[in-house]
Amino acid sequence: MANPLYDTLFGAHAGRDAPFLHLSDGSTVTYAGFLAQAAQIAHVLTGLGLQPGDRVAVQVHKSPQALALCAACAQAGLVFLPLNTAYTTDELTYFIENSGAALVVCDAAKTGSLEPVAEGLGAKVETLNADGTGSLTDKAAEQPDQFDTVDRSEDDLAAFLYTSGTTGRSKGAMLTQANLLSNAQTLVKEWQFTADDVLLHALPIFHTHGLFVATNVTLVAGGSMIFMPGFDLEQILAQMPRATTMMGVPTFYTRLLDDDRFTREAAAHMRLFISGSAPLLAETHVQFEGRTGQRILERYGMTETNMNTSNPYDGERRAGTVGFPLPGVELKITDPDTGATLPQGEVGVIEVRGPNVFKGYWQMPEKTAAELREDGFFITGDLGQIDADGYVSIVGRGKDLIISGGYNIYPKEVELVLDEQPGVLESAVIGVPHPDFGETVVGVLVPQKGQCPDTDAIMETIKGPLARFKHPRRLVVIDSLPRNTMGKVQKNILRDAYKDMFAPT
Ligand code: MCA
Ligand code: AMP
Repeated sequence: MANPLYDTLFGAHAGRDAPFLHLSDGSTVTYAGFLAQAAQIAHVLTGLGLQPGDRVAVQVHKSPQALALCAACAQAGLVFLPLNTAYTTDELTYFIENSGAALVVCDAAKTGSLEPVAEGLGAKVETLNADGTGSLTDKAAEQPDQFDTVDRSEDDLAAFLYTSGTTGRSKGAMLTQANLLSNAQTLVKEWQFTADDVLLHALPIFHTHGLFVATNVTLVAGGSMIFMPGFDLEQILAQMPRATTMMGVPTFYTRLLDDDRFTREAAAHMRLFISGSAPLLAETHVQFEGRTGQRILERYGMTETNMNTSNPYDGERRAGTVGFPLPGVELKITDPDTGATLPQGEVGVIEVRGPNVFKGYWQMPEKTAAELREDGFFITGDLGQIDADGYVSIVGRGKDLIISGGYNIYPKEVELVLDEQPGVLESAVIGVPHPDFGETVVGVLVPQKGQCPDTDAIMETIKGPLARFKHPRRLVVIDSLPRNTMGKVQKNILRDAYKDMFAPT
């Protein structure tokens, strides 16, 4: 028996003295050192009584130890459930309850609010702080640095990633070992990663992009990462001469281009810049090439599917497109009403099928059935088109979704909170263009008769239920929402009315 995910990503590096992580303080974590710590943590996890298949909910800052916890979960056959550090206790309560997590790992600063919640739901709590200290690593330090890897098959669950939905309730996307492995192996080949690559890693590790794309690709290739706590322009510019590759959301690239120090020379050591998670404006692509002489490689993915398409490594990286379906991934454009495949060139819903596509939403069979067809095609909700050369473009979204700086915000979730506020009759939440985040959130409120909602008080109140990145950057009050003859709110009219709200002056 074996454990394909652990064996391929981690076990393959047993005893290797080569660097895995280069840290901000100048120190290096070798593969061997990393695996030893992961094994120690795996002992702690099993010592707590966790059984294969149990969920481990993790809301911690980015650190080598956080990544070792992920490896430990793989080694002990546990399901890793990473959570955005911005989530509030209200939001976390839902995730812990819905997933039935057996263990919650959080920053010590959060235990005051999380411990009662976790205990009430039957979950244990351990701490892991940004600097790597905490009860988890304290206990791990006492443990042996070898652990007998738990047998798992490719079809076993490896991770849950929560993704919101149009109804406002988050869904746990169940990802198997095979989903993660197949995608990482494909991407290594497509993007020609080798053990010599040094990846500038400034993304968070609680989402697919930073965790499964950036990290797993590096692990499969056996390369190393300059592992930064977050996106810090000064640090990126300082470290770029040591790196060969970077993965980022479009905001990374617009921020770099806003700085005159980012020049052709500054990027000269880099062989590849990859962008995803949100649309990269064609003008950013063009400006980037003008400045550096290099073309950004844009790709397209989703939490439920990992990566689906990519522009070619060799060959034309076409601005405004997300390239071709990856090897092993089938992609078709369908009619949103009938599901029939549309002729080449027409705009419709993007559907994908392949080893990368998730197993379904945790304990939500109806939602799974609504989005994952019986024949294996997943209905992405993105609107796309394939050109005569086979390049896929994303031309819009069939789903009501805002992507701000690479974070997804489902308007319904914010509207449900705004609708409850004093003096508010109803609300509509829309995304409008933003120079830094690509899109940002605007809340449009309709007052109850004779009322005048206190927008400052509302902004204060929503701090409880909603993570900061979901907060509207502005609230506007209008008499009534535009509706079509069916009574549906015409968000396109609102988006048009407020499209210049954040335009640079
Ligand atoms: C931070 N803030 C945000 C965002 N990030 N608000 C809206 N949208 C955001 N993305 C808040 C902060 O809390 C702060 O609030 C204020 O905005 C200004 O923060 P700032 O310092 O400018 O932000 P930052 O810390 O520099 O972060 C910006 C960022 C970051 C670097 C773009 O958001 C980021 O790393 N995004 C990447 C997200 C990602 O990895 N997505 C991949 C999802 P205040 O002023 O109140 O303090 S995976 C995915 O989508 C699929 C699978 C795929 O294809 O990859
Ligand atoms: P998530 O739910 O966080 O996995 O976000 C997935 C969504 O991000 C997709 O359904 C797309 O709408 C969007 N997305 C990811 N990559 C791209 C891209 N390169 N261009 C446009 N949208 C993208």
